[in-house]
Amino acid sequence: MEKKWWHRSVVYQIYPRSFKDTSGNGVGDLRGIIEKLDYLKELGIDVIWLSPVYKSPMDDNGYDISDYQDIAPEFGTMADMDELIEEANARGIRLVMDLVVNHTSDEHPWFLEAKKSKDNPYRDYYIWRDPAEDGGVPNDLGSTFSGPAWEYDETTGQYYFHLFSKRQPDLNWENPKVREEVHQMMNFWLEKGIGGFRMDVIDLIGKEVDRKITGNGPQLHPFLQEMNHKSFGNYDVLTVGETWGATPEIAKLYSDPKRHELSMVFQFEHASIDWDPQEGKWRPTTFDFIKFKEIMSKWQTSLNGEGWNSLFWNNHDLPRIVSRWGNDKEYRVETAKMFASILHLMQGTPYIYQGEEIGMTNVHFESLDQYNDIETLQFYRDNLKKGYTHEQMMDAIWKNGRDNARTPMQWDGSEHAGFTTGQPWLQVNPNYESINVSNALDNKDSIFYHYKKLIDLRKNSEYSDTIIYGEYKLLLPDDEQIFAYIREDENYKLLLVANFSEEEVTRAIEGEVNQVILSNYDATDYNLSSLKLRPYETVIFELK
Ligand code: TEU
Repeated sequence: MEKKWWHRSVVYQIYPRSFKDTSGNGVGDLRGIIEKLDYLKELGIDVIWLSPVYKSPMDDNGYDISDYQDIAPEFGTMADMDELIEEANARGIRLVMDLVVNHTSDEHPWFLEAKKSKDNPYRDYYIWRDPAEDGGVPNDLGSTFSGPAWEYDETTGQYYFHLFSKRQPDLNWENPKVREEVHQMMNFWLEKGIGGFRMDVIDLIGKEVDRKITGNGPQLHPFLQEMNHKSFGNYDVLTVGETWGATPEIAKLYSDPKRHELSMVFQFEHASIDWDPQEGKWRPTTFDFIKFKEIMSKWQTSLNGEGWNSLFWNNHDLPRIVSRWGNDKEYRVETAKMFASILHLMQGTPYIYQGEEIGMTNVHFESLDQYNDIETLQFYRDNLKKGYTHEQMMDAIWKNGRDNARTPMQWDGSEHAGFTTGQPWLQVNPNYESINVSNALDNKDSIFYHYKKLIDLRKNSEYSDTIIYGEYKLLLPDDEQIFAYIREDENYKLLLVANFSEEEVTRAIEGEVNQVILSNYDATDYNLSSLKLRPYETVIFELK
């Protein structure tokens, strides 16, 4: 496969609202990101994925855009944005913007026009249908945020389609004018020197509304090839599609370089492994470790040179990994380092979500009033109508609610964790006095420095090419406690062994140690024929 710069890169996702506030309004801003660029440089990352900062009524915290070519005032100005791009690029850090074009805000001028009349020139920028015979919704398609995917518009007596909130009307991608407007907007940003796009729910733009919604609709790949040709394909940039339903075969369609579509996709097979197939995250199921290893390994071996993986545990929609599948109490540091090692020794581009590098945890707010996320609040309301109890929903929110990832970044032990001098838009996790960047930077054994070592290993060590391009082989597939795999090429054979349990275990592993590369404990003399591992102990070896 032709080598690309983003094969060797590590991406850091910033949810700007919660990163760093410099204005005192309680909301993170662009100047706060500029202020922290040297911190990110210290960590060693190469790319920032910046969640949306465009003008928005913030119904979905910026994933509802009312002006794609202007900055939301709470985040700053276009001058701040230009400075951020310049300052990041000056540090060798590329800025990837979030492209949210499956839908706009209902306050976007296109929608304000479209809903004026049925013959408005912008009407077909969106998807409208007459009421059903009984006057109700046109069909039974549902919103991802609960409830119907149709909202009635009194002015014109039709329903409009919204796969997310009713304030996020879906764009009609069949309309060439919509596609042209999007390409033009993308080139506006590319001309500013950004490093690429993360494409929000991009699998949905090929939609077929009446013959039901299908992520990966028939027009999807032609639209992506057209978008590549008309915009980012003319730049050396990273593009990553958010594709909830992708399988390895589908991922190849998006990321095989010969197809001129995207660089890679986010797939969520592992990320939804303990969610009920019908009820999703609101009915958490048990974590199946064997299946988890199988899924992670399948994605390592099935693209075989015809596509590229993204690697992630966290993002702004997912609970924090150290709480979700680790142990965020007495083994928080060990399990955070374990997950970091497991992911960063794999093939693909790793993504670190803000706070993951210091082991930030889920939050446990007692009252629903302390939560902000529209998805959480709408599902709480509707699931109680469906018979869920308050306790069931609170338990699901504590486990899987999106606000777990959105509490403000914990910079130090001062008030509001040094995030703001005002009132934070969402309360800071009460554990900030112990879990914060300042403490992490002062402790050479912190999770931060473990991430820094892993990033350095991937990018600058003698093992780089083995990690980036080497073969992957899962060991002990049926072992209920051990996650072990090999990465190998003609130069090196690396072994990762993780004790994914709270017990001390002993295993016999084939091979002879040449040297220990990295451990999450003080290394001892490891003997592979009788390898003793402490709780969550994870070691990376170079084998002979
Ligand atoms: O997320 C897609 C999405 O559907 C997620 O919200 C996910 O399905 C859900 O949380 C799983 O329960 C993207 C953005 O990442 C998300 O923040 C936006 O809310 C959404 O699209 C709409 O733009």
